[in-house]
Amino acid sequence: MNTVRLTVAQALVTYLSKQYSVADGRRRRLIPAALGIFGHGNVAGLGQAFDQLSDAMPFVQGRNEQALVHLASGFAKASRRHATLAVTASIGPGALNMVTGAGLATVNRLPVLLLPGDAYATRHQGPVLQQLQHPSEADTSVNDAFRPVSRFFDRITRPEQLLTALPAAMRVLTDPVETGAVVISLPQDIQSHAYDWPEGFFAERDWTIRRPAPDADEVDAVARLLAEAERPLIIAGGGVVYSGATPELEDLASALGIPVAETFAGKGAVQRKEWWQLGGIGLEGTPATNELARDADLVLTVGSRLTDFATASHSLFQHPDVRFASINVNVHDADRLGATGIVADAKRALSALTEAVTRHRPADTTAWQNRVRETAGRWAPVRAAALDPDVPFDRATVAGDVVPDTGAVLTQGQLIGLLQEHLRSGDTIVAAAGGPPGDLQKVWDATDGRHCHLEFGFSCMGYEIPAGIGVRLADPDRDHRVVSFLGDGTFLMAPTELVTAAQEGLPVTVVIPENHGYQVIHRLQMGRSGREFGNEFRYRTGPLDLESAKPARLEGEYLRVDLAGIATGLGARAITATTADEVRAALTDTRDHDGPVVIVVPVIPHADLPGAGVWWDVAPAEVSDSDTVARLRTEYEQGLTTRRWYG
Ligand SMILES: Cc1ncc(C[n+]2csc(CCOP(=O)(O)OP(=O)(O)O)c2C)c(N)n1
Ligand SMILES: [Mg+2]
Repeated sequence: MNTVRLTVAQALVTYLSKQYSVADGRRRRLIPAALGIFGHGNVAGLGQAFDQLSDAMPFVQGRNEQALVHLASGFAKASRRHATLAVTASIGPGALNMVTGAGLATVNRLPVLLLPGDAYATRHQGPVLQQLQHPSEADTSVNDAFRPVSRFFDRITRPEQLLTALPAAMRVLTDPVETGAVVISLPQDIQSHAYDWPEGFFAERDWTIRRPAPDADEVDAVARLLAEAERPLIIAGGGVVYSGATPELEDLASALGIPVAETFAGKGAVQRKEWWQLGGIGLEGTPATNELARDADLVLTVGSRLTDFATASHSLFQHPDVRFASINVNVHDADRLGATGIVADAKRALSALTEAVTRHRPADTTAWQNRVRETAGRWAPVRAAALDPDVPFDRATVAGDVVPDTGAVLTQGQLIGLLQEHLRSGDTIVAAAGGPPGDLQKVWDATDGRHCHLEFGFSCMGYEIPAGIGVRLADPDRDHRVVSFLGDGTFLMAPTELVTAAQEGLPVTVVIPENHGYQVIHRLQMGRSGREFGNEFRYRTGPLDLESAKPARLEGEYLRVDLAGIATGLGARAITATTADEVRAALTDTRDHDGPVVIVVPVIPHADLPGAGVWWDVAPAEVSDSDTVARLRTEYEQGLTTRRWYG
């Protein structure tokens, strides 16, 4: 056997540079680049290897390890899971910074490859700087924290373990059922060890993204349910997008006249603008979609996990005999709500289903179709008015809360209206936490390629800017603009990857609706405890005296924070735009800017879009010193009676 002598780190990087994914006839590099921050736990091993092999594996330096994992997730999502990036970190804090990113990737079923350093395998020189000394489990390191948030974890304590660990890791990354965070933990001494690797280990290898075929009996069972249904509804999830099943979904919906609702991950699953295209469902869905969902007698879910946001904590579907059917590549998801499932790839299952329903005589759904048109027709003008910057905001619509005068003239809805006006086919808007993802889910029109990239599996503050960079790397076409839409709280938590965008000359636009607080949580708080506490960004009414019997509270003026100043300092071109015309001009003037742009838009706090009209299981305190809490608790308990068990 011919062998090649390389260090563990050099072998790892060489191997990664030879892996390809094959999907829909396209062969591409599975891991075309690596990201990272070095410390003593990876600089001498992986750092040396990335330097030596930088032609085969470009390396991007970042600012925060968590953000780099988000960048990889954003890249993977925009690449429909056909490619991802590797991220390396040093041991201890650098490694642990990646754990949140791993959780996000795994919850959202997005492939990312994480390469944290680890404490010495040889042990005797330890404890190394930043090593955890577990009192009773001597082989535990901080990297064991990755185990519950990753889909594959291995620690390489001998070089030859790579020979089996890496193919297993690639299999998980490219498997639509298993995929998520994959962690190869690399003790710092082992990274630099040399070994004689079989030459064949470094041959190019293809990983076909599998499309499991549907079982004919399962297809027929769902076809029968569809044919019998008088009020069918389809819920499209992320699986439709990843599978590229949009045309097949549209064919089924238009052939049978079935309305299609979308989850956060499924936003944009329908690209045609038709009467049966409903948009968002559930907690941040449209009131029209939810009204229809309440009366559906058959719900066919395609490629969704059905979180509590989609089902309104199991209170949304109220038809007494509602039945569920599903298409999902993952059997656990296919079984949700006791559904009759087709465990298969969405694209293949949908086309088989469209074919199979023709063998059944369908029920008459004319009345339901008319109802869909009428209900959606009532929502359309409400949506349009909420997005129109020329329709003045009516303060009376804000129930039980004050609308402070901050000098802002636009609502967040109107700002979304202006973004909708500006973004065109091929552009992407990214959101993950705070008010932005819910508002986009409710009103964004993602048809005709106006991509809406919503991370709502983890809804992680800090995803948006690095993910925008990831989308940019996945779609380098400079005619397409990538816009990350995030709150002021989120920007303050994690603005730093703007530096990376500036360093790499990557055009991304960050739009910040400045509303002076964690306002989406303030809204929830008003509905569950009736009083602001710790969510708005306000100065303390006096000095923070920890000895005082009645300490001053966070109830003073709004904080003065210069968001545009922060952005400028991090290397972005920054603009504050207050009026509709200023926002329009800012978007147009910066559209071709070859680097990061930050547009700060003051928006009226507490001025929300129309509600979705559904219940959510977030329990107010059962006992308290407040009549308001008692009243909200009673309302909550009334909501509890609407929750159902479906199976
Ligand atoms: C990392 C992280 N921490 C906390 C939360 C809980 N959380 C969800 S939204 C939110 C407020 C976000 O504030 P901002 O970005 O200003 O958006 P707004 O709510 O004002 O629209 C918080 C704290 C979260 N989703 N992610
Ligand atoms: Mg905010």
